[in-house]
Amino acid sequence: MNGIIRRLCLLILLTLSSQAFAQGQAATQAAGALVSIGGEVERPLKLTAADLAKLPRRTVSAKDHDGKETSFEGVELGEVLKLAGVKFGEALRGKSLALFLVVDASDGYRAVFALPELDHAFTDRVILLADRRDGKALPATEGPLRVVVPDEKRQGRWVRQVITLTIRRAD
Ligand SMILES: Nc1nc2c(c(=O)[nH]1)N[C@H]1C(S)=C(S)[C@@H](COP(=O)(O)O)O[C@H]1N2
Ligand SMILES: [Mo]
Repeated sequence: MNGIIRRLCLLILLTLSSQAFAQGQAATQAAGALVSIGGEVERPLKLTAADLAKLPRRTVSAKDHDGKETSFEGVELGEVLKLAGVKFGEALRGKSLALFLVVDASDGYRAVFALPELDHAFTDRVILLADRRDGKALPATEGPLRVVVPDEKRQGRWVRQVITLTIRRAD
């Protein structure tokens, strides 16, 4: 009997929390925001497709997880962070070098990037927040936004369904 009640409670809790999660996502979508930027930034932001469309576009070619040569298009992750006031170049020095980016996906998956990885003063590497694959908008299972790290030999940091970019500080 006790076991049944416990299982019922768990079921109710799971249902309620997944409803709250879905409502949170719906609210973000209703506001038209594709991605939020927060944490240790000058200006926390919620970016819409129109905001992202103002940034320079890049196309890169990369082998996807199936080993297929694919063309990805979008904006550079560093350019997106600059909109929130994240400092790169000459200003990325001293204490700022202890900052890092956490990329969060709608399924709870997350991956970290150090800021110099996203800065052309440090590297010629391109890390993309992609919205198109082979000329088409990303499918819902992958997009609307996905990180693409073209020259990385494993795809673990190619975060699909990106919803949040957070700048944090190593303590
Ligand atoms: N949101 C999200 N992104 C993710 C993952 C995930 O579980 N959730 N898995 C990662 C891992 S481990 C790999 S190998 C690739 C797989 O890419 P694919 O989905 O294009 O096959 O996605 C990465 N991005
Ligand atoms: Mo993976």
